[in-house]
Amino acid sequence: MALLLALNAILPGCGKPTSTGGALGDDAASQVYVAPGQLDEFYLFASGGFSGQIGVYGLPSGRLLRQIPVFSVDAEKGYGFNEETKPMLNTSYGFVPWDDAHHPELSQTNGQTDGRWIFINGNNTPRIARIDLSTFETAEIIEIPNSGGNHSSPFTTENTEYVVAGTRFSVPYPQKDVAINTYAENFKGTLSFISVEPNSGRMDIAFQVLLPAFDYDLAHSGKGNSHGWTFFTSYNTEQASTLMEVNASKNDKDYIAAVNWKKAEEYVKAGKAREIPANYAHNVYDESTHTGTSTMKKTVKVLLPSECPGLVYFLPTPKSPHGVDVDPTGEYIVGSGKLAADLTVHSFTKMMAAIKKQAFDGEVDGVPILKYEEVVGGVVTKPGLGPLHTEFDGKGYGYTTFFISSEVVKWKLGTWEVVDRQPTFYSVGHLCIPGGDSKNPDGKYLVALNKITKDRYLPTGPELTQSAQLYDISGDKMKMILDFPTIGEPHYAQAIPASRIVERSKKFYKIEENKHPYRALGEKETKVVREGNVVRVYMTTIRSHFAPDNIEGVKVGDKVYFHVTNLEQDWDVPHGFAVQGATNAELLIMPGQTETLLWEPKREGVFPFYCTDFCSALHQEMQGYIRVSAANSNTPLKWGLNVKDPS
Ligand code: K7E
Ligand code: CUA
Repeated sequence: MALLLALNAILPGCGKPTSTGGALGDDAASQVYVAPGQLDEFYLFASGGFSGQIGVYGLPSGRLLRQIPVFSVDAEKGYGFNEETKPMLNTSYGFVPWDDAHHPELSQTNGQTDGRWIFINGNNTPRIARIDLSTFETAEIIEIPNSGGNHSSPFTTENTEYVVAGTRFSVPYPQKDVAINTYAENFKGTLSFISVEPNSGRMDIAFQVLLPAFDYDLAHSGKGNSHGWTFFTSYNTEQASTLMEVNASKNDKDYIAAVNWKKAEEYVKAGKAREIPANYAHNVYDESTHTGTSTMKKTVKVLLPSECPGLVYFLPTPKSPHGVDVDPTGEYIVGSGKLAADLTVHSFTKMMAAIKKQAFDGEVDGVPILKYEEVVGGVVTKPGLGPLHTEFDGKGYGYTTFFISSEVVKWKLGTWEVVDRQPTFYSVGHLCIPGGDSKNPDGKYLVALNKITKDRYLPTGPELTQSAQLYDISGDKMKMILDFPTIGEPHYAQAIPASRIVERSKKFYKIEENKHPYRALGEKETKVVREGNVVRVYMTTIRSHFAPDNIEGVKVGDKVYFHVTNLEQDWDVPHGFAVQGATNAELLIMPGQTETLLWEPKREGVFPFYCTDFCSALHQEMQGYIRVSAANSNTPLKWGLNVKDPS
């Protein structure tokens, strides 16, 4: 991006358009107006970028509905602060409370988004998360070994057989202490295929493919005829390791790596994979115990192209391609060369023919390079400057974002002619059409995910809001109808008709199914138990009191675990729990759920706790006290609710 920004600076007139595009007709307003009490037609899931989270918005209104905590701790929901979710952020580096999340990807069935799960990548500490869309909670996170900058991730295959994860930065393989200038000899890039169990969604790294040390930037899987293949862009085929903006921009063409994952499965079955020592965390949240567990995995299967003929081919693609996008038929593979004048579209049919007649132009590390002329299916000429990403409307058109010329360009598949272009404000990255990377796009809208918002919003200090822009694409011409702010940098987003989520949405957790080891399934089960210096408070909440609400006999130096079960069995009635002197966060406990806050009192006194979520007219009365005595005191352990002398 730095290079693009620099280019932007030296290309006057190609950067920020001077018009602010402010003159919109009334019909634009009515198109995005969702009247009070009405619901949006689509959910939009936008990456939070360096917030590490996913933002959920309604379309066409652009209203923010929720922030889903994924890779970063979130004090609002206690995520990463309560004992149950701390294991979700465990990694081989220990507890990592942050990441840089780029690409939300909905699960698909028969090439259509199905509303079951959404996946997203963590870039910095390579991880893939799965979020359950019945609860909007992070259900699983798996770390990716042999990776550095997990960027070409987590794009799905058409039945969510796999989500893939490619490393942006190649790293020493295996990781070791070597001179950086030995990059070409010692570094490697891995492409990981993470299997997704069809019913539970449970992820596992099925295999990794070991490739030369390039930067693997983005990916998309085939569909229809090309189902069974996944395509990854690469840049830095120069294998530079310093001043990349110059040194990684020299080659006329870099590659798209085409991986035949069905063939990979055969090789794995035939025992061709090497079982390599590794160390990576696999964290799973159990909905019945409401608790996450973290397990360290110790090996990973690696396939070497030199030992597996037919596994990988390189498709030459001009010039430092960023996005790679496959059209709904699966025939066309669009490579967006950031520095190329034209947009290159490869043909899957031609690629298969070229493989058959071995139309190769040499090889790298056992990977045959296909001849460019033999695989290219079409070229969109002079479409704009700095192409990044393409999505499809299912009506035969591609829509590509141009970062430098700040526009979205609509072009026709097959004839390659540009049919429309609209400015974005400004410097657009990804775009999202509902279902736009699937076999069955839902079309109707296009969301441009922008990098710069100068002059579009009220100033908020040195940094302006991040933002997205909504276009109506139902007609021949695109029409911008809304600016709306987002939280964190919205690299990519995916949208889905609301009905596919609504029908699966959970209203509360059934209390009788609560298997939390420290649950209290009614006020009769509440108690306080001392185990050495550990004190466990089995507490319940129901409108509008805690049980117990008076606790005595805790001492300075104790570790107090508040295990709070919310007894409510009704939609949208969480209770909160906060206690003075806590050094972590609050709990926000959903109906039927148990969550745990660790509190380590450092001072003597009597400290209040209270409910943080306004739950009823008597919410302000939802409070209690805990008494802390000196470490050597004999204050007996007592607890109760509505008793003068609790015991
Ligand atoms: Cu183009 Cu991370 Cu997909 Cu940003 S990435 S734009
Ligand atoms: Cu419970 Cu407020």
